[in-house]
Amino acid sequence: MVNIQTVATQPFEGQKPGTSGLRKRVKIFQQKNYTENFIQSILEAIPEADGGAKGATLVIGGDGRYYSDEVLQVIVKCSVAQGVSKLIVGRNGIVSTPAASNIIRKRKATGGILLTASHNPGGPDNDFGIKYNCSNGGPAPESVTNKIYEVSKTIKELKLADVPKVDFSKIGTQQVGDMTIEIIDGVADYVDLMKEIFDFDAIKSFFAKNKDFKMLFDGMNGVTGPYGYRLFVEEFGLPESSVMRCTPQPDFGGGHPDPNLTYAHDLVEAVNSQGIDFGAASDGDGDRNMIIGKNAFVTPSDSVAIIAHYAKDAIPYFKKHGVNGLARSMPTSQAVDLVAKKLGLEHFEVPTGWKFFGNLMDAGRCSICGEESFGTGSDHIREKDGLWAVLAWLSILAHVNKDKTMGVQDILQEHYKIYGRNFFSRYDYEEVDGQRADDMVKRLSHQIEKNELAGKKIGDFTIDKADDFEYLDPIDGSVSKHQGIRIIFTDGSRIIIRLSGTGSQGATVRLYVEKYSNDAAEYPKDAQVGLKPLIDVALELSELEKFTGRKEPTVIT
Ligand code: VG1
Ligand code: CO
Repeated sequence: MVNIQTVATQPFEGQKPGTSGLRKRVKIFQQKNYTENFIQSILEAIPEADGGAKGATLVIGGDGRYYSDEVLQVIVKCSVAQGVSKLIVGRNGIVSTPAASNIIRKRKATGGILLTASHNPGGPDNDFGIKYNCSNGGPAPESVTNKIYEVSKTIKELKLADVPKVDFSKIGTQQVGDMTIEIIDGVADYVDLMKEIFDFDAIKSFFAKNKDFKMLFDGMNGVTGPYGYRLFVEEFGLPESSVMRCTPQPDFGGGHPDPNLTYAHDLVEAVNSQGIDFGAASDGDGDRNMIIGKNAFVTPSDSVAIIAHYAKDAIPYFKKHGVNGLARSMPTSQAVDLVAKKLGLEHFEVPTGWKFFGNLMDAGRCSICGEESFGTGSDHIREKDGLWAVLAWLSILAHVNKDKTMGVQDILQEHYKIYGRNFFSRYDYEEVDGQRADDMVKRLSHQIEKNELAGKKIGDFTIDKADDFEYLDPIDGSVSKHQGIRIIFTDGSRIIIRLSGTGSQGATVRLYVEKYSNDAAEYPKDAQVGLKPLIDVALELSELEKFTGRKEPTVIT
């Protein structure tokens, strides 16, 4: 018989899941009962429709970041106490976010808990994160995350099982009280899934025929290292030099595991100096991706459009299931909308965060979707999927190189010739004063309410309409308000300003600009040059410098 202790506790402020789970400094999670409170709140908030915590099967994964070992033990104690039947856990708690989504679906689990703060740095002085996914394998929708928050605000008593420490380092099954713990290799199922989706032989023969074609994958010391190694080195037979930073580390080697031009600088450098044809990187928990080539950077907004364009011809999964609609998050450029129109498909614009794609996918109305924040994916699972995107690009390269020689830059230019180019850039201002950032956004929403922006002329641009983005989910009718200030100009250009929901310190302001061109002379242009006038307009309209005191952004993408 396992003894269940009842321990008095008090609510902690701010246990509100953001864009993707609860992310805070490790030190915050280390406070007595902080993590216990949040895990119990999750278990109590598991939706009735999924069967609740009692008798549940939960998949536990994560990126292996600092403090994961301690939190795994907390999950065991809370789960036994709440009558959970089974935990399926990756060895040492390591399973990438997309792989965990797959396991939840494949094993028909109740849900899953992911221990990750994604692309945020790890280590004792950095971030930890906890996220809940539902039985469809996707991030909990707002109805569930709101419930978690509500429980966390009134929690008074913890129920913790008095059980010995569990060893998560060995594959196999063990029993803790009435609960079974199955420890699995988190890579195997995922590789099998990728084999069902893509034509591995076509990719292998592309590499075999093009011996000079070099690729480099950067695992950024995050969770995708072992996955990338298995795929690129073991499956495709590429040399070891085709992968870098492929051993997961609790602090990501001190780096910022975010695959963009700033933080994946080592990869960019290597691609440039070694004349590599195809470079790719993924983030800490494996759901993001960056694709680069020789003198080429593929914006994530272009990437989802290009994948959608080639999907049915280059990827067996879509040949078989068809493409039933496309979607993007609101700030993502409209490039994918153009593909949808041409292919005669439905397309959707949802708020930032992958949780908003889930309903559309479950209803069979969205096959491929993406976010400008290096997120690309499809309805094979319910999370964005970094390595899936890399394999999609390799499939496209294999496909287009059947009858001509094309690199990444050629694929981009070919796409622009058909659809025109949506120039896009995002400016991030990290760790600015929260109150001032709020004030800046409030000022704009106030102007919108009073209808002061529409018709206004600034430089060469005239504002057509402005709103604070609101989303009506066409499947369940739920409404999500205040999802970002959106200013649309008469020429279709857009400026979007919103505050990040994943930061752990101060506020992060995100400013997004998009400008469409169908003038072929402009296609090869550097995006920053083409977008400069629009960025100036954005800074003027928002009075960003006045509010944040920042002259320059922290990161430009
Ligand atoms: C950011 C991105 C968003 C993404 C989210 C989670 O959110 O903008 O597009 O879905 O991170 O990504 P925010 O609220 O900070 O802008 V991650 O790879 O969990 O995984
Ligand atoms: Co991530």
